[in-house]
Amino acid sequence: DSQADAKRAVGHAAAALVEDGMTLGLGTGSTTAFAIEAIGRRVRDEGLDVRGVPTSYAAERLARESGVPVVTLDEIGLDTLPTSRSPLDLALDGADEVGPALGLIKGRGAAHVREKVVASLAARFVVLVDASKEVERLGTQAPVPVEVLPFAEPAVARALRGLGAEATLRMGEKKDGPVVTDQGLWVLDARFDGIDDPAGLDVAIDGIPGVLGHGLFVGLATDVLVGGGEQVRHVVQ
Ligand code: DER
Repeated sequence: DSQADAKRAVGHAAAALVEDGMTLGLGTGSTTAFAIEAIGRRVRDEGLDVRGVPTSYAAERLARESGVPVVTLDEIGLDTLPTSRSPLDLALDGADEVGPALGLIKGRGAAHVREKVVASLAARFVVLVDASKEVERLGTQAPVPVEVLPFAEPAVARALRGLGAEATLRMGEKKDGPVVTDQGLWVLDARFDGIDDPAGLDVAIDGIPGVLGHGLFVGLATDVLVGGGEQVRHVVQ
């Protein structure tokens, strides 16, 4: 179908950005999956010398299956790298919404906490989307996922309501009860009726006691690759 074709085209365009010797951030989701598979083919066919830090069990398993070498943050030597140097050369990841100034909503796959850590360590953070993810205003089509301590869930839900959201605990589809993240925590999906001040909301949600992280990514993306039909549009911040 055309959406899969758009995601595949974006994934291949992203894989072409990877250079020999790079340390990558490997994102989660169906669009980035195409990029990880394409990078694996370049490793196999060209002997591309890369390694990637995965943002979830899903991304790690796919990278291993695709032949992309996987490393942990420990193994890339953050303890010795000068703090002026970005530990990751390029992070590739998807998004649920791309809004003004490349503001993002991520976390449909509940991987947003590790994704934000990895994105924050990258010299370049390229977001991979099909055109359906582009919005005029953040928060109009996707909720902001908030990873929470189960103990604190009722209190965090209440605080999110205080910020104007409807907060819904994310329940499993093939698991009874709440979705459990790679960290063993729960996810509240906070649906706002549009977000006027993403930067302010970013800080406000992180300030709620019991919140581990949320899917509003402000000021992190440097580029976005948008797939639509046959062509891929490249937008730089
Ligand atoms: O969960 C995530 O953050 C994913 O990156 C998600 O936002 C995009 O997944 P998709 O490429 O399957 O739409």
